[in-house]
Amino acid sequence: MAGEPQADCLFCKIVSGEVPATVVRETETTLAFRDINPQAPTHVLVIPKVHYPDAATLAGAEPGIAADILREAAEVAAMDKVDASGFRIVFNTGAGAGQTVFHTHAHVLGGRGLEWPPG
Ligand code: IU
Repeated sequence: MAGEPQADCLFCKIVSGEVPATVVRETETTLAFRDINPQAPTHVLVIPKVHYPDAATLAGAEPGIAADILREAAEVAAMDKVDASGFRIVFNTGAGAGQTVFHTHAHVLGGRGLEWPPG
């Protein structure tokens, strides 16, 4: 069923606690944890607890939870004090855009200068 945990999904396993992660924030609907391979001094992933493969699918099915992710991304930036200097929220959507884990996640990146356009 839509949104149900998937047995082969790494981020569902992080939500259930089966796979460890450095969790920095948690709400009823979201979890935020440090990326295992950080690309900036702040690199946190904010995910919905429900399983949807990408941001577009989540936004269509559960727009309230999509909004929760954006709110939590801002909270993470404030927590790490990168909000004043600027930060980036990235949803890689699809393999061609660099998505490798197919459970919706926002990358929150900050703490260094970020170039545009991204690679
Ligand atoms: P992507 O947008 O799907 O490419 O991002 C997946 C991210 O998940 C990537 O930055 C990985 O470093 C990160 N990650 C993680 O934090 N913990 C893990 O166990 C695995 C990937 I596998």
